[in-house]
Amino acid sequence: MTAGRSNFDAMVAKWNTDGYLVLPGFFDNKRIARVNDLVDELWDSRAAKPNQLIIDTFLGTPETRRTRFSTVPDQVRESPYKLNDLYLDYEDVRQVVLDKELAKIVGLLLGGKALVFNTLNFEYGSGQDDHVDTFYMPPKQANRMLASWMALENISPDSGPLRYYPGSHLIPPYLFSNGKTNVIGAELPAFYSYMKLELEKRGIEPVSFLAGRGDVFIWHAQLFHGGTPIIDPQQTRRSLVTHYYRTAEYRHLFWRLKKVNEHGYYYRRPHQTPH
Ligand SMILES: O=C(O)CCC(=O)C(=O)O
Repeated sequence: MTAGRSNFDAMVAKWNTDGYLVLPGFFDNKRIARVNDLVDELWDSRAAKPNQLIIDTFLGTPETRRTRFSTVPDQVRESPYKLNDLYLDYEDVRQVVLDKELAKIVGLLLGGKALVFNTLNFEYGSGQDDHVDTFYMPPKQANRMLASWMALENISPDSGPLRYYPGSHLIPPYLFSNGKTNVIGAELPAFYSYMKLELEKRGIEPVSFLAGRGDVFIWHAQLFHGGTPIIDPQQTRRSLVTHYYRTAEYRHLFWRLKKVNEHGYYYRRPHQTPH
């Protein structure tokens, strides 16, 4: 996909109003297959060729755990999981999440070069409650963070598609009693009451993203979104989520910034810790 200057202007205008962009058919089958093949290969070889990867297992259940991927039994692959940070170790993933054209668009929306600081591979719906990404990893400067979501297959309505609330990024950020957007679990009921009221005031309704393989969705870190309930647990919903900061805020950690192309870098850090 190529975008001329006027396309970029239109994109930014839409972004400012809606807090998201859809890039239909952005990735061709070959590039998507490379990511899916990598995930399959990692599952098949994880015991024989142990790696550093960390997985969140049994998402949405009391058994959910963050653990070493190389040690999990096959059965873990049959229910929702999140395979963390493939971008740290696999060039094929970096080449997709910092594809030149994508990184250029991300950079344009962030007002500087893109910096990937995490990736999450899902094989089923996340079932994640609606939230804003600044719950977990707020940027150093407001509006300098966003996420991309790539459909690694055609998404069926029963598989628990991503859902989002257009324009909700304009709702003033909710501050928890720590004075920040970082979530405090016990205060979530107050957060959801606030969001309900603000969404009603603005007449915002949720939209499910019924993506086709290769589509990319980009959302603002303050866009309210989550995973819809999974209706058919047999249906896969392969997707790749990436969070980006703006590189400018991380220049002081220059030894951790690795260039992928003129539009984007990735943040070299240790893998997550199991717990
Ligand atoms: O893919 C999904 O269902 C939700 C992912 C998400 O909300 C996130 O990673 O922030």
